[in-house]
Amino acid sequence: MKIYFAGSIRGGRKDAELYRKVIAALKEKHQVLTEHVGDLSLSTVEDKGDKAIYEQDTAWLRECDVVVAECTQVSLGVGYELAYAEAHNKEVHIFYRPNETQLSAMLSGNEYFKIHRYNSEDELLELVKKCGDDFHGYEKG
Ligand code: 6IA
Repeated sequence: MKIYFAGSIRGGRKDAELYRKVIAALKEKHQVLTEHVGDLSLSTVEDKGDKAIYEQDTAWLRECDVVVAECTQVSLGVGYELAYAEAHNKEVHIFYRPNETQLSAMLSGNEYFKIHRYNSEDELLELVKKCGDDFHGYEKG
């Protein structure tokens, strides 16, 4: 399966190391299109051309089979990507730590999304692997 991993960039990089570990776990069985999200050296201020980023990311969202998002660190970009994924009929899994953030009602209130709560890194990686064994993707949209 082709996986689009979404995680906060300009929304804040405090979970970047965790994203890197989730991506590594997903890569054991799948192809991850967005490995840069877990790149600890990724600059959030340098101008690499936002139009090019938007065009590449939306193309990958259309191409992927499954979207996996870590949503503890609130990010407008990730929220946009989740709505885009739903509009294109992609299977979407959202992970977050409920004792650190209140997930937006626009996500928790939408039954389309498969939402997974976790507390520790070990629990997250185990959950991700378990979900990853069962990805099936939806019809390409
Ligand atoms: O609003 P945010 O920046 O937190 O949005 C994060 C989401 O948008 C991620 O899931 C990425 O897929 C996407 N995204 C945001 N910035 C980038 C980027 N360059 N490259 C690829 N995808 C991105 C970041 C460097 C740039 C700020 C100079």
